[in-house]
Amino acid sequence: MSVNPQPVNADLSVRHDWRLDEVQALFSLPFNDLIFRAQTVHRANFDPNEIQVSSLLSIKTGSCSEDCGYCPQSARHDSDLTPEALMPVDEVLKAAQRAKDEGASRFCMGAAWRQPKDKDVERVVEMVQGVKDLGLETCVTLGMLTDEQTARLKEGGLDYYNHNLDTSEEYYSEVITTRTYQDRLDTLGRVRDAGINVCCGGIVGMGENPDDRAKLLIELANLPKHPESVPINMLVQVQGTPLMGVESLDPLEFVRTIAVARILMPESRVRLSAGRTDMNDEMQALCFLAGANSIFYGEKLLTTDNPQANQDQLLFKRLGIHTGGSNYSA
Ligand code: SAM
Ligand code: DTB
Ligand code: SF4
Repeated sequence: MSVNPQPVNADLSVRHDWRLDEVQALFSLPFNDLIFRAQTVHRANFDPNEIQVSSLLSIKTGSCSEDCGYCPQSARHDSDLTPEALMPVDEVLKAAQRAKDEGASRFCMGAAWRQPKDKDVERVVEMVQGVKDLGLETCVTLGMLTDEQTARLKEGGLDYYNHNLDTSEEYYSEVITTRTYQDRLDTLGRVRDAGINVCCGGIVGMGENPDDRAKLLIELANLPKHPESVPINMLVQVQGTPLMGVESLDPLEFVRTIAVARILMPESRVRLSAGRTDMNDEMQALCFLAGANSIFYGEKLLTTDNPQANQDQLLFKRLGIHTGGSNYSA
C-alpha cells in the first residue's frame, strides 16, 4: 500500500493576492485532495450542514437593451419570452410572503435593465422596505447604478446587491459587447462603498476555457473585500440565445470551480445557483461537499425553471442539511 506522505496544505487565511499559477495548481489537484482542502476551509468558517436559501423574483422581465449572450431577456435575442413591465409593489410583496412561507430567508428581486431610471429605483425601494417588513433579507439586481441610486437603495435598507462579473475579462467580450468589464467593476465599487453587501459571481459552461474560470475566481477573490455572496451559475441554455448549443461543461469541472471558489473566498457564501434542474441529487451533494452553502430556492429562477421547493426539502432531508445563515435580525 502506498500512502501519500504530503499532507494537503490548507491555508486558511483570507487573501486578496491570488496568482494564476496558484489557482491553476488548485484546479489541477487530484479531485479528492481538492475537495478535502475545500471542505477543511469550509469547516473552519461555517456550519458544514447549513445552507442559506434565497428566492428569486423577476420584477421586470425581458425587452432588455443589452446583448448578454446567455440571457433570454435581451431584446436582441429571439427567445420565447413575454416581456413584462415593472410589477406593482403589492404583487411583489405577495410573492415574497409565499417565499417566506416556503422557508426562504432572503428575497432577491431581478430586473431586466441595463440600468434603472431614478423613478424605478423609488418603486424598488418601496419593495425593499415591504419585503424587510415581512422579516426577510433583501437583495436586488438592477444592472448598473449611479452613486445617487446606490445611496438611495442603502437608505431604503437594502441588504445585498447582485451584480455579476460573469466570466474572465478576456472571455467577457465574446459574451457581452454592450457594456464593459470595467462598468461592472465600477458598479461593484459603488455598492461596496455605500455599505451594501455584495453578491457577485459568474456563469460557467459558456464555452470558456479553464483559465477563464480560474481568472473569474481570481477577479472575485482579489477585490478589496470578498463578496459576501458568490453565485456560481451553470449556464442554462435557452432557445434563441447565442449560447444555445454551446458544448456543456464536465460536471466535475463545475464541482472543482465551486471548491476553488470556497478556498479562495473562505468566509463568503458560495451559492450553487442556476442550472440545478440539470443536476441530480448526487451532483448537488458533491457541490455542497465542495463548499457551496447557499441555493436559489423556489420553482423559478428569473425566467427559467428551478427545482420545486419540496424536492429541495427532500434533498436536504436525505443529506441531513438544515437551512439558516440569515443575517437578518428584525
Ligand atoms: N439585468 C441585470 C444585470 O444583468 O445585471 C440583472 C438581471 S441578470 C438576469 C442577473 C444575472 O443572471 C446575470 O448577470 C447572469 O449572471 C445571470 N444569468 C442570466 N441568464 C442566465 C442563464 N441563462 N444561465 C445562467 N445564468 C444566467
Ligand atoms: C445570479 O447569479 N443568478 C440568478 C440571480 N443572480 C439573479 C439569475 C439566474 C438566471 C437564470 C436564467 C433565468 O431564469 O432567466
Ligand atoms: Fe439584460 Fe441583465 Fe439579461 Fe444582460 S443579463 S440581457 S443586462 S437582463
